[in-house]
Amino acid sequence: MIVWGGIDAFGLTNTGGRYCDQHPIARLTPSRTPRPTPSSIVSSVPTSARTAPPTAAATSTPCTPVLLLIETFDNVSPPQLPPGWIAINAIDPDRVPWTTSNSGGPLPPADSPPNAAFVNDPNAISDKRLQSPSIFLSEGSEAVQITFSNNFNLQAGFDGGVLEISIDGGVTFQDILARGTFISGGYNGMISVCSDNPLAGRQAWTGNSGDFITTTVSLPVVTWGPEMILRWRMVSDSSVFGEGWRIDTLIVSQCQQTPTPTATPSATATATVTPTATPRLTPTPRIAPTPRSRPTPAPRP
Ligand SMILES: [Ca+2]
Ligand SMILES: [Ca+2]
Repeated sequence: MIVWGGIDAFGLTNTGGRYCDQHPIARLTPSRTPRPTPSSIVSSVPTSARTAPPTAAATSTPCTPVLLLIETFDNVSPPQLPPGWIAINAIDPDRVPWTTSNSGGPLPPADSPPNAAFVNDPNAISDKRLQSPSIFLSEGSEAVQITFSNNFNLQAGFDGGVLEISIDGGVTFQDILARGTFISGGYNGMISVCSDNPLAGRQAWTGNSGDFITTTVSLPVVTWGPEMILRWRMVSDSSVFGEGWRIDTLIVSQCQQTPTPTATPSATATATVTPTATPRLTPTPRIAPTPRSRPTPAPRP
């Protein structure tokens, strides 16, 4: 479909009056997947008792998921962020950063009640970033899995959210797809190359997810260490606002190889030694005693 400025039949808008083909971003359909872990369970279980879901480590190799980070954003009072979390507006038109939130759209406000992390989608160019604490790996090179609940209503095709990763302590970031793949709930569209969104041309979450969906990322080959940082980044163009973006119930786990039990050689049954039959000595035939010859008595005179 061709758009020349203004708002088209889908409510999409061209921001600069440029001649754009909007076909690639029309009618976005968010991928919906069942949530693997009921939020009520995750939020009500003491941290010490929580374990990663059994599907956590996406690998064909049998392993035990080791929990690296779980964050439900529920142990703070909105708008405060949990310790270690940082909100930065790299482009800041409204001084509204990521916060925790327990009300408002996009509904529902949280996956694990009461809070989720939330950022608005203004009708101005913005670049709003939410950065996780350093996440320390437990194993050198085993697969990592990231799962979170994801509820977005961002102007389709013009505003969007991406997940990025840093493996150098937060100095540089790259899109999560540079190191991993989505197992579920991945990017559902592209930011229009015709927009003045700083992420124009990049794949992103955009449009309306309608509810929380579960996004799961697998990082199958971990070549770095000892830590990584994740960053959720909402970037908007210069016009038309959206409700915003909520993320919740984050679980990061790593595959820990289950040692293949070394086959303990079954104790070789000690062969019962069949006693070698000791040959019975053939009894030496008793030699019949040679009858003593009795001296012939001398004839008596
Ligand atoms: Ca929560
Ligand atoms: Ca917009």
